[in-house]
Amino acid sequence: MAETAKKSLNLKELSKKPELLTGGHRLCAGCTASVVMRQMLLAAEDPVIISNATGCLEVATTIYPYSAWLTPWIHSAFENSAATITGVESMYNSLKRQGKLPVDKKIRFIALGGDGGTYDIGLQSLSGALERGHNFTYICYDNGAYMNTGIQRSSASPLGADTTTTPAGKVIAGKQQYRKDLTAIVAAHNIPYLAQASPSHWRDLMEKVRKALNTEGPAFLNVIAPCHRGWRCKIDEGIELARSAVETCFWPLYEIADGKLTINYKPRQRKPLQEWMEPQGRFNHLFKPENAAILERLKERVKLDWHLLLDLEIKQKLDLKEWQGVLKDKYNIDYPVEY
Ligand SMILES: Cc1ncc(C[n+]2csc(CCOP(=O)(O)OP(=O)(O)O)c2C)c(N)n1
Ligand SMILES: [Mg+2]
Repeated sequence: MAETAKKSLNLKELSKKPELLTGGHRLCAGCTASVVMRQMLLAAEDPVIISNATGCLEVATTIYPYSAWLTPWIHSAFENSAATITGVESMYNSLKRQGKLPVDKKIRFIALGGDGGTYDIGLQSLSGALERGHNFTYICYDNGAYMNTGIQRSSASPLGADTTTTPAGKVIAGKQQYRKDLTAIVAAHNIPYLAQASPSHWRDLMEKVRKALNTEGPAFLNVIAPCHRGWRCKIDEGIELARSAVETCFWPLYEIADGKLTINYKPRQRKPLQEWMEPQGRFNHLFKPENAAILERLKERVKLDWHLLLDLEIKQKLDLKEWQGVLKDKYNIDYPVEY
């Protein structure tokens, strides 16, 4: 069962908590992955054990012989962060059953991965762990490419993005495929809690972390994490671009708790997608007249996805009969389902 966050988040109280990801790590200045991690760790109410798939976060926070983590933390290979942490969780449960660990102590298990490690190579281990029903939270920080190895495209890179393996030039105009909707794929596993979040909306993110960690069973968070190297924006623009991804509905904030979808933030006026794209060098070429069709495709798709999400939220509030009534009254459509 997904649980609501136990206590409300209070900045004064949070400021007294020790930072469990210490300074001195070697992530780039302005990297938002470390902001996401600090928000995550501050939100955690119980001790955590973390497994981290390789990627920028893993590499730059644990350059041998140092570690910036003040939590138990396991380096995991690229493809199996979820398998690693669910192995730890299983062992923990076994030791408790054998009476070798106290039964009343609560420990939370977290698997971390970038978009490459989660949308692509780690998808099988994530899917298996979710389906087996382990008690853990998977957090994907999505910066939209394989940043650590030199900005190669991943299945999370947006349509049209200029990456080193989809270079925009005379032959192609950046990535040719639309991004994979991983959050929807995770939703299809029918787990008790999942959400999309952004570090720009820190309270929303931290509440979601708390709900995820307090969930009995698997939980998943997909968090947008701008990378100024790969997005080719200014160093200090990361959080503003995370905010603008939400305001343009490229990255809607929503959650699905026990099957119920809630959109946590609806911009009063959806901002034009260009406002998010223009500061990012990876999209420069899409503003040339010859690439107008790709820009249009991306804009249309973001709009469609947002509208589908709104539809879903509305539809689940109505039962089928009410929905049939709406379709008939408003559009004169007969919805072909018999009771
Ligand atoms: C099996 C395997 N293939 C490739 C690599 C090389 N590798 C290490 S990190 C990385 C990119 C990680 O991308 P992502 O998960 O998106 O994290 P980011 O670096 O963007 O934070 C790659 C390809 C590896 N370590 N293991
Ligand atoms: Mg990445």
